[in-house]
Amino acid sequence: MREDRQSPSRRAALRRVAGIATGTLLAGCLSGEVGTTATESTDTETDPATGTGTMTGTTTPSVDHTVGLYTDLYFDPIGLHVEPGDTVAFELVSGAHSATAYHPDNEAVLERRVPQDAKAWDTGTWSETGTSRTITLEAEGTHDYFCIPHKGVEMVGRIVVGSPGGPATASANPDGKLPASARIVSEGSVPYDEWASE
Ligand SMILES: [Cu+2]
Repeated sequence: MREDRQSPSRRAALRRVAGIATGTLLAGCLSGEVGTTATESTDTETDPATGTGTMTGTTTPSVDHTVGLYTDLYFDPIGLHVEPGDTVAFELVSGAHSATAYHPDNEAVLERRVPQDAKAWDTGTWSETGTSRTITLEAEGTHDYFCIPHKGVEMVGRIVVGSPGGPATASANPDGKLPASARIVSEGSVPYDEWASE
C-alpha cells in the first residue's frame, strides 16, 4: 500500500526541511532503555512517575546519527549502519510516530527481531514536530523497529549495530520490506526514496 506516499520531489522538500530542523532544533534525550536520563544533560527534567527524561533546553548529548520520521509513513534513512555505543536521534519531522524495537517487552511485538542481548528500546509515540528522541545502541547485530501507530502500513526500519546478526537476519520482516543487513553495512545508510523506488 504505497498510494498514500507523496512524490519524490515532495519528499525531497520535506527532507530539506528536516535538514534545517536538524540544525536548529536539538534533540531530546531518551537514552538506552526507557526511563533513563542522559547524565550529561544539565537541563533535563525527570517525570517522577515514569522516570522519563524530557528535554527542556537547547543543548543535547552528542548524536552520531539522525533518522527522520515522516507523516507519509516512513523512516528515512530506512536502513542505517552504526557502531556499538553510537547514539541515534529519531527526529519527528511530521505526524505522530514512534520508533519501537521488535523486542518482546515492547508493545504489540509478536516476534523478537533484535539481538538476544538487546534492550527493549522504544521512543514511545510522540507528536511534537521538530523534536527528537535519542537512543544508544549497544547490542551488536541487526535491529528491526517499527512505528506503533503505523506498523500496519509498513512503517518499519532497520539498524545494523556493528556486524549483522540475530533473529532479524533469519526471516523477512512480517510488516514491511527492508534492505538486507549486508547492504546496509556496505552502504552505511539506505535512503527511503532510493529504497522505495526499487
Ligand atoms: Cu508512524
